[in-house]
Amino acid sequence: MKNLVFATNNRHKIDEVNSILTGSYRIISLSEIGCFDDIPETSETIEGNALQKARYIFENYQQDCFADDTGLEVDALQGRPGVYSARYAGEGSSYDDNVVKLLEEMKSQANRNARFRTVIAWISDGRELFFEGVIDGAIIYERRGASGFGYDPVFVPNGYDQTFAEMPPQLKNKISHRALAVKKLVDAILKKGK
Ligand code: ITT
Repeated sequence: MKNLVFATNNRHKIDEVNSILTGSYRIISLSEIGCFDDIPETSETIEGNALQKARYIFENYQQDCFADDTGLEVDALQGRPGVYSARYAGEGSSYDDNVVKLLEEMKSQANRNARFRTVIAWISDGRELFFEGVIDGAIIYERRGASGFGYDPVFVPNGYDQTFAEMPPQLKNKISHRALAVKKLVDAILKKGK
C-alpha cells in the first residue's frame, strides 16, 4: 500500500480521509514523521493556507505530502467565516464557540445559503498542485446531530434533510467537500503513476 503524508493536526480530517480512501493508501500523520509543530496558517486565502501547510512539511521534513484547508462560506455574511473558520470566535476558540457565534450572527438572516470549500495542496517531487471540493447547503437555526466536527451540526447539504452531524459518517464522506477534493487528488496520483 502506498503512503501519503497528510499535513494536518486535525484528527477528524485524518479519520475522514482514511474513510474516503477506503484502504487504497495509508495515511501517515505528522506525529509519525516526528512533527509536533504548530504549523503556521497566516494566509488570507484557503489556497494559500493549504499550500503553506504542505510547504512547511516539504521544506522542514523533506516529505512529499498534502494539506487540506477548509472554510465555511456564508452568503449573508459576505463569505465569512471562510478562511477564518477555525478561529471565528477568536484565537483558540472551540468548535462550540464558533457555532454559537455563527448561529447568533445568522439569527435574523433570511438567506441561509452557505458552502463548505476544501482546497488540497499536494506537493510531489517538488511540484505543487491544487484540488478543490465544494458543497452547497444551508445554515439551520439550531444545531442537530452529534457526529462529524466543526460546523457539521448546523449545515444541511442541498438535496438532504439531515445535517452533516446527523447523517451516517459514510454518507458525509461520500458527498462532502473533502471527499470531492480527495477524489481529485487520487485521480492525479493515479495519473502520475504513484
Ligand atoms: P489543520 O489546519 O491542522 O488541518 P484545522 O482544524 O486548523 O486543522 P482548517 O483550518 O482547515 O483546519 O479548518 C477550519 C475550520 O473549519 C475547522 O476548525 C472546523 O471548525 C471547520 N471545518 C473544517 N472541515 C470541516 C468539516 O468537514 N465539517 C465541519 N466543519 C469543518
